[in-house]
Amino acid sequence: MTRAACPGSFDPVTLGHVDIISRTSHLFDEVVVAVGVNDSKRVMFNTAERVALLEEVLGDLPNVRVLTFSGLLVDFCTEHDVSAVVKGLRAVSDFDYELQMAQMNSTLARVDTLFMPTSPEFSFLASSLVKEVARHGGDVSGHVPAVVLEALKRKLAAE
Ligand code: COD
Repeated sequence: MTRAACPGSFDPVTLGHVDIISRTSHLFDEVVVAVGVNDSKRVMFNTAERVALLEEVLGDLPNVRVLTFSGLLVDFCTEHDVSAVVKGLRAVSDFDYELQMAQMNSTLARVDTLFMPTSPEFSFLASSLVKEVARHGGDVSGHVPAVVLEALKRKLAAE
């Protein structure tokens, strides 16, 4: 059985993330979406909220599970018998950092990383940009799933 991990912060999940996870789910028997918990990072959605949104959005992909991890990604991969980490690449600018992490991870635990090019319509999309645009009243309905759009509106109204 082949199992891949799609790690990230997912604060919040965007259509770019969904695209990569969904395409990965067609290539592997199982996909684990690994939500990073980093207490020193300022987030808009707490861990439980990010997991709930991912579970709702990915609910129609039967071979995808959502789990959390803290600490090193390679330890998560070893613990969950993950054979490959799949990362989306938006642009050349992503490559430097992603390559650095991939090589460090393969040194730490022989975990291989596969890079999947983003679909062109999502190449500019990032959770941070979505939050910034939404905070200033811009329309992000074409960039996030409908449940995320509603969650963003509720979160911003409460701020
Ligand atoms: N199109 C395609 N792919 C996308 C898009 C898009 N529009 N947006 C994001 N992605 C992909 C990218 O592959 C990205 O890596 C992934 O989705 C997650 O994106 P984010 O922004 O939600 O998550 P990040 O980049 O903040 O997550 C970083 C990790 C949590 C994966 C990383 O920090 C990590 O592995 N941390 C664990 C600690 C560790 O092991 N450190 C040592 C690393 S060498």
